[in-house]
Amino acid sequence: MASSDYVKEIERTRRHLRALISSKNCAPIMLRLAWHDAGTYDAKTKTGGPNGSIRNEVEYMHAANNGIKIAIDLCEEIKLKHPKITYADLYQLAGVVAVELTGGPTIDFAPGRKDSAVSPEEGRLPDANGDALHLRDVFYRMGLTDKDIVALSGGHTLGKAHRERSGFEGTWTKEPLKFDNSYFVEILKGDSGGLLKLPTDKALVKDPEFRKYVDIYAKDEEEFFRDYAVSHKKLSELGFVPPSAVKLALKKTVMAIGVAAAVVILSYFHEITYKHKSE
Ligand code: TBV
Repeated sequence: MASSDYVKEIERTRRHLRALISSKNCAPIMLRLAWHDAGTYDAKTKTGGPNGSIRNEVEYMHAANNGIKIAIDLCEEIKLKHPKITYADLYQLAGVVAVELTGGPTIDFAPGRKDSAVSPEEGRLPDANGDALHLRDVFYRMGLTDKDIVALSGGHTLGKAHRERSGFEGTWTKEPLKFDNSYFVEILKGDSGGLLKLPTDKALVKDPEFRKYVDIYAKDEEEFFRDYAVSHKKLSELGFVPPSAVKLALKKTVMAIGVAAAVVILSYFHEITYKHKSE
């Protein structure tokens, strides 16, 4: 995994994703796809997470994934051109490219995720009608923090809610194809702001611990971008240990020792056979 051939193919896939996402203006739903594949992670049982399982009908039919099939089908066009790339890597790469193309921070991408045919049970993604307690329940289960919750919620700077998909309607910001810190500016205005606020968005303003980060991000876009890039990478790698250079070197050493051992063992057997024949 993550051999130099695979890494080159990732770069070609990245370019195709840029072309697709800019021509279809589908950055928001691509970001949503990346999150919904990753956001099922359970750190205790090490199940769910960014493993491509959202492509399974049982999973994309979950109520929380309403409409996500559009993004899955768009990604399938790319998968046909780059069949070596796993769905898990493809969806996470699409999320990273979506943020970058709409003016957001550059997010480091490490390839090598494996696909899973097993889907988690329904109900692991947050419910938009939930409160602060619910958000913590869900994100702590993934191994994420309060800061991650607020930073990642800033992803609602992109896109809109559709009545026929979630029951909610409207955009969170005035420019839903621009990735900036305006989500935080808007939620601080409360209902008088006129734009969409989910109960979970309001919980970020009400809860004192969450509110600290909301205030910081509304004032300082640089800080939001820095924290967002870190939290996005964390979410995109839940349950995944990128095959690093060190581990690759270790693997090669172990393999070399294995080969050496095999030679010794084989020559030993050769010896016995030889002796046996000459007796
Ligand atoms: C759409 C709910 C990124 N998110 C979206 C909808 C709803 C939520 C509307 C779906 C529709 O009707 O089309 C109801 N989003 C949530 C909740 C949280 C949340 C409950 C809790 C923190 N999604 C997501 C995270 C991120 C997204 C953490 C962060 C970037 N979601 C997202 C985008 C869009 C939605 C970009 O929540 C717009 C899609 C996965 C579009 O325009 O089609 C944890 C997870 O953040 C649930």
